[in-house]
Amino acid sequence: MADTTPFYITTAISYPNGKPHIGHAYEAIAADVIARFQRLQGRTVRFQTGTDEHGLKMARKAEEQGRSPRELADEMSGYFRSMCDALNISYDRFIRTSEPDHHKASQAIWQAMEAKGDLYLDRYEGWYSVRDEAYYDESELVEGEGEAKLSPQGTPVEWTVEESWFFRLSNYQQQLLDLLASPGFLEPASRRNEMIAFVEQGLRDLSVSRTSFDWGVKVPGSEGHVMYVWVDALTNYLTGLGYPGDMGNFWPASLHLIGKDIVRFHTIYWPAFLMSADLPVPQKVFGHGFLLNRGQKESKSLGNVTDPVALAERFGVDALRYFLIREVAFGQDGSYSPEAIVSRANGELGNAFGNLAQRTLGFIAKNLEGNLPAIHTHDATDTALFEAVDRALTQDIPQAFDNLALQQAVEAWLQAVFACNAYIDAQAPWTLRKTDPERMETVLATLYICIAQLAVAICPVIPASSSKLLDMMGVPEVLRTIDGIRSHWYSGLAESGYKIAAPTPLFPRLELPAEAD
Ligand code: ME8
Repeated sequence: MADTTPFYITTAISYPNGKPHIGHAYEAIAADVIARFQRLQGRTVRFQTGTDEHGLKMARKAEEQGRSPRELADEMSGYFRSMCDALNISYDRFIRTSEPDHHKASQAIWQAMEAKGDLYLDRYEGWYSVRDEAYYDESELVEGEGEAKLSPQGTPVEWTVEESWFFRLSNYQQQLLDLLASPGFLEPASRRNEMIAFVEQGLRDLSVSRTSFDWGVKVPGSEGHVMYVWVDALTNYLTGLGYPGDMGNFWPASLHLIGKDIVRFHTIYWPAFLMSADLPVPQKVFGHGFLLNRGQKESKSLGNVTDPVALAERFGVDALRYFLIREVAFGQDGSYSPEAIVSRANGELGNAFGNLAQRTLGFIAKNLEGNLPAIHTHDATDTALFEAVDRALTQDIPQAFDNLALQQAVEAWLQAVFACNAYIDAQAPWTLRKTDPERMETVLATLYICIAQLAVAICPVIPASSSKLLDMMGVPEVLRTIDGIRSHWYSGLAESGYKIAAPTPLFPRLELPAEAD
């Protein structure tokens, strides 16, 4: 039986202290692929992304620029939203943590934690990294140049002393260990040991409010305190569902998709806040790897920061989406370069899949006046091809997507594309046209059906190209699901008198501009 339970997926919400970078695009695309795949399977999906606008990092950046944090957030959040729109990200809500419903939700979870007796007022004295918006224990710090102390992420830390509310994180040690040990909660499993070790060395209570600045959600009933930015940031996942009102049936979240640097916040702090507020914890947190530019971290000082929207404009949205999912083993770090994008796009999308469609549809348009060929009798080679494509469509691809093995899903698809190419070469419809026109028709019809199925199977990754192809082929929207495209739609379409026009190329050949070194 197909799983029809609701599926709630979220990305991290990004700090809008600058414009989006390729890592933000990567996370949004990966989440979108998963969301679209779940919809394809027939599940009701809710997908949330957005911007994380409070905290010292935002306040300081705004100050540097001589404007208010709100102005900075308004401008930069707009870039994140347009990046999502440009990359065809099918979010249901783009949340901004400066929105009133989010302040309300954050105050409600605060009050629930307070009612539990998990919050108390004290004084924080310790290290804080503004870049990570994180507190660090002295023992975690590493030596930087000179006398400088750095966070384990290599960011500067500053000594901080202020009155603060504390959350009794220490109360949740055992429950968190049990959660981290439960299979499937934190993936990839390789990230689990680090978190378990962190909890095992003993959890200290967490400072959850700040008094030295006011850009944040006000702590209810505590003049001068704003919430520690991660308390409100994590709560965004509830806000979007209507918390503290009825959240429907989307909570607990099916998947929080985040990068490897913020696993601690999502698998230790967040579940503890939820346990304290008597809310269920998310089903899964997946910490993906980092994307590197030719193996190097992007940074302003190296001058290698890439604007993802410009990249999509240069190579095409679907080529970029396909490349990122195909190239990187999901969960590990990956690297990109213009040459690598061009090579995958031309080789796999253009030559393997695009040409298959072009040859088949073009042949029908030209030689059959666009009339869909009739199926006469299928032979064993046709059946073998149908079976290979069906296995990819119903087993290999969905299983890989379900396991978040996104790269493997694309590989399984590509194998099925190769099988179609081997079939067309072996059957040679251009020869059959003279020797056996009936067989030619059957071969073309077989390919037509398989190509439509392959278009549906890959639509989570290249949604626009997939729709364009299915539109050209006259496949109605209602059939564009795994079940729909396996039904016997072909003869109906052929008999309806549908005519195919000469196809326009799906994946224009990409060239590397001379300036790409
Ligand atoms: O961490 N490659 O925001 P953020 C891949 N506001 N992913 C990357 C990356 C890279 N090079 N660089 C960053 C925050 N990311 C918080 C999140 S959630 C309640 C609050 C990922 O803008 C990063 O791991 O620094 C995170 O998942 C996301 O981009 C946003 O990062």
